[in-house]
Amino acid sequence: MLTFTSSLLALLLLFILFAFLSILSPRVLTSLLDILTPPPLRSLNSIPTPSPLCHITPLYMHYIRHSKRENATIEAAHQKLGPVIRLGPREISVNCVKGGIREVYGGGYEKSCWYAFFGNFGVPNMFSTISHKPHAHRKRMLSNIYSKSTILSSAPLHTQTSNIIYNRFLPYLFSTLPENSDSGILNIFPLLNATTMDITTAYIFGPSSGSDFIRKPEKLDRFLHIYACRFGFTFFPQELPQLTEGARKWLGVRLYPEFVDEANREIEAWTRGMCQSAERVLGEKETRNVRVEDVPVVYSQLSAALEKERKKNGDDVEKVPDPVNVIASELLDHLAAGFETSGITLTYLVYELSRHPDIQAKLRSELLTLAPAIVPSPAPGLPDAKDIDTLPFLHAVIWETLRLHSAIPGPQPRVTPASGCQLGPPDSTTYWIPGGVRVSASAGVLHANDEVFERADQWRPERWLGDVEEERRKEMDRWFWAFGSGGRMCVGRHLALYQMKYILAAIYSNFKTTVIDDAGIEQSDAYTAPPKSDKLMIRLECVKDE
Ligand code: HEM
Ligand SMILES: *[C@@H]1O[C@H](CO)[C@@H](O)[C@H](O)[C@H]1NC(C)=O
Ligand SMILES: CC(=O)N[C@H]1CO[C@H](CO)[C@@H](O)[C@@H]1O
Repeated sequence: MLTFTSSLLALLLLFILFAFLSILSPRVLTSLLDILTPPPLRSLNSIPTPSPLCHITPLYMHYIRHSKRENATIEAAHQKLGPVIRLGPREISVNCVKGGIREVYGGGYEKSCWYAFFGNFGVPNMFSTISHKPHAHRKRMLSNIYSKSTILSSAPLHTQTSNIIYNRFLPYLFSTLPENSDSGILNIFPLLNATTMDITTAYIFGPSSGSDFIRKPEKLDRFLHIYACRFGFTFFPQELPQLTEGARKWLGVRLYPEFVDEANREIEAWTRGMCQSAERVLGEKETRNVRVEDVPVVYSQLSAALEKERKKNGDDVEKVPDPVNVIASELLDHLAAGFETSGITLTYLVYELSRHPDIQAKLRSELLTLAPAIVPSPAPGLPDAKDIDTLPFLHAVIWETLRLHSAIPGPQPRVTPASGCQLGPPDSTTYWIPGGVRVSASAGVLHANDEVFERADQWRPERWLGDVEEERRKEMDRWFWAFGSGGRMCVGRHLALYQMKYILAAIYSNFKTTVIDDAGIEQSDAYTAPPKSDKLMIRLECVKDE
């Protein structure tokens, strides 16, 4: 007992000494740490930190993350301290291309265990897979279905999107106008959530199995409620999974509320339902003609690839998780990744366009060159995907919104390779980093660089257009990171751009928008960062034939 108390006392004293030293002189602390730490870790001690405590304990960042100030803290620290900062004894953040994202993400450093949290049904998926090999294996099954050429030429996707735009999205917008009036007010955020979900799930599961959230607002509300009620409780299971599990198992203490697990089960059950329905449609395909737009594109590709693999490996059912759960875990991740990020980006697009009437007018005149125009008509159709994809102004407006309001603005953690590595811009200070150190970069911080993006805090689509110098443009491209980079870059980015372009074109071919209420439009401090207020009130006004 005595030894326990005295060692506790000694620890406490040591901690006070460190705390004292760190306040008094970070430099003394650094040299002391250098003496105390083994050589491979010493270099870490010379990296600047937002707090001297970062040198000796992960608790500082735990505290910051728990109080939802992670993005803001990392951004401020890079602005003050430069492109490499230390966040914990075994954690750093980088904010540069050479010696930064190029090495870490382009070089294929493996994901940190932090991502394991994103598995569903207790089964990993492509996004949550940590190591290189199983990830590459799964990616081979899926990347073709999301490639640019597939997305831009997919007949099912084109028809599905057309049906959703003309039969659900535009009728909804027109229905918000009071009778005999050509202007109305609405909160557009839920509609954008609903539309991205309807399009994404139509492509994944087929339109008859996917969601119908635009026309069924009570279903949308229920889904958004269970989806969002989990936000704010990710800290313990994600940052301290062993502690969370241990506390539950050994002490019977829950570190996050029970309803989070219940919400997860409800979302999983809903996904399972869409999988079963897609499976049924595929089964019918054997016996009757299923229209091309009714095919569950992603579902059928993935289930065929997994089936082929099972045949190859023999039916070693004991070892593998239930195949039904493998598919559902994968597709639940896609639908979540697909609707959430695109919904957020579209909300900021409408926000910025509503505040910039001149840019909105330019966009509209570009959209009106599309043939056919995306306006209600007796024989509605969408212009070709390649035509809309190559509209320069539409592209610039979206790109600039992805830059200034990245839906995933904060850190994307990876781990340095076992053999260690050198990080930091080559023309400035570089550091030798030992293996197994958590390292991340953040889109929000990369995109705030004034030297690369002139007047970076302003929304200026023109920076991506016309007579930008070749060199500057290339530099901006290197620093643009809304979809990440390297082998774990967003696999759904072409689908995201595809749906965002059609949705935006549908709005601005028919309406003018202005902001009515944007209180709380700032992004929350989270991995996926929606507006804090969950709303964007706008005025819609029909565009008169001019
Ligand atoms: C504006 C829309 C989108 C943005 C900004 C976005 C952003 C990102 C980012 C930054 C990553 C890397 C995250 C990390 O490593 O921490 C990522 C990965 C991923 N995204 Fe997206 N995404 C978008 C839309 C979509 C869509 C529509 C899908 C639909 C399938 C999708 C599916 C995925 C998947 C499966 C991954 C994991 C890829 C892998 O690990 O290989 N995303 N996304
Ligand atoms: C839209 O979806 C996001 C999740 O991406 C959620 O945080 C938000 O609450 C939803 N917005 C509305 C208005 O329902
Ligand atoms: C880099 C980054 O994402 N920074 C944002 C983190 O979140 C805060 C809001 O709490 C924003 O103000 C930062 O811009």
